[in-house]
Amino acid sequence: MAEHFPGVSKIAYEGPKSKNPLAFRYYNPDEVVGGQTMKEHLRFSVAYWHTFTGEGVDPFGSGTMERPWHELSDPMDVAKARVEANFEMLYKLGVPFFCFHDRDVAPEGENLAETNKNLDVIAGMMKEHMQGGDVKLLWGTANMFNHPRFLHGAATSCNADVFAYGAAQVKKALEVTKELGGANYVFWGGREGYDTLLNTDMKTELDHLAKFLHMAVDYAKEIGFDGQFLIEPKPKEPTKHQYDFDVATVLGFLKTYDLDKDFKINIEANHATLAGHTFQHELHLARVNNMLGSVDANQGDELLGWDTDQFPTNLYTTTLAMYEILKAGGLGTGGLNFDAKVRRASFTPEDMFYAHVAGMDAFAKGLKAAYALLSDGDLESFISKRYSSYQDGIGRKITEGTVGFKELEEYALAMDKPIVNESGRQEWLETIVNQYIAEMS
Ligand code: XLS
Ligand code: NI
Ligand code: NI
Repeated sequence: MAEHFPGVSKIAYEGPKSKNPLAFRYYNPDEVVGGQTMKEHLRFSVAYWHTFTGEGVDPFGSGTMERPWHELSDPMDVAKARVEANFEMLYKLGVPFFCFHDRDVAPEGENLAETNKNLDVIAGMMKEHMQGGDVKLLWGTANMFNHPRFLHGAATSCNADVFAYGAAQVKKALEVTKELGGANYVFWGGREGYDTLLNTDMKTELDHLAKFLHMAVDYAKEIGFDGQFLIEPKPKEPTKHQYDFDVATVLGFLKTYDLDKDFKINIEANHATLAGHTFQHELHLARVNNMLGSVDANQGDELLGWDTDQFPTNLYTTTLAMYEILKAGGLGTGGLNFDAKVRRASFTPEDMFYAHVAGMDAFAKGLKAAYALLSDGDLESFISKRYSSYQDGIGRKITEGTVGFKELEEYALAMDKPIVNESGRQEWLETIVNQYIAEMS
């Protein structure tokens, strides 16, 4: 098998002082943090679509990427070269997972049967590469947004033929995900949303979306796929309003349609910020509802209002994200999937590696800082003290549900001194977080 990235050898840990862009500063896979290795905690994954299929296209210009498979012309030859490149890259980075959409990995044929055949060829090749067991599939998914047939959406399309076509596509994607031992299956809404209510029956669309997801759950049971189903919230883009807007919206949708036992949530940092939330907020809300499934590890640009899908390098964000993940007890079957693309001007093959190294280091540093912060308990003890008025007296009665408005009115009328509050100390707490990132990890 030809080497696709001869300029890059296996990336090693060289420590925080290294200036080698093809070495890790913080990610030391076998280093133990709180009883688990970094590799076990972080469960990194490469996103096939950005790294192997993406060409650097933007609304104003064509592709810029230089990739080894560009010398090939037959679409199946290109697809096969990408598979080899994927496994070479995973090996060189020491990344244990990857994930893909059906259409990222294999081209469409003349009809669905031919398209499925192409997918089978590529999946067979992937299966061979995975035989050693070092690399696993984090999740599979179906791309139901790119082809013109999905211009009104897939499960929420006004056209029943499109619903049926999408169902056939997900059926196949589930079979392939099962065949490759995928740990999860992801639904990101794609074009499930609307651009104008003037032509939209929202109730019908939401009912159809729920029906579609129930069918997927039923089919997974039928074929014995026991991976975790995930929904990935995103508020807008490509449609003006996406039905899986944010974690809170998805929780409500899943509960309304009796899907909450079958799904968890895949949280993407850039989608959180598009929804006007921090990444930490989305992780936190999923965690306290036992719905944290997996993470699309990227970041947006604070000054741009769209999904820029950049590699995550902001240590403050990765630290607070890892804090939530540690508090959740880890990622379970999920992982940290780099749903991120190199910038259009970072077009060389080395940039693909520099970018992943940057993301892996940022999360490794975040893990160390978060672990130290959590185990020292600075924030935890502050928070528990902040709510301590609920531990006894009237607070305890409120918590236990033994008082109502009448008893609380009696209590308030009997207060003979003004109420005393304590400071929230936000600035001091922010200093503590900075200290853990800079000094204590
Ligand atoms: C797009 C989404 C997509 C999902 C998988 O914004 O992030 O890439 O992760 O369909
Ligand atoms: Ni994503
Ligand atoms: Ni995204």
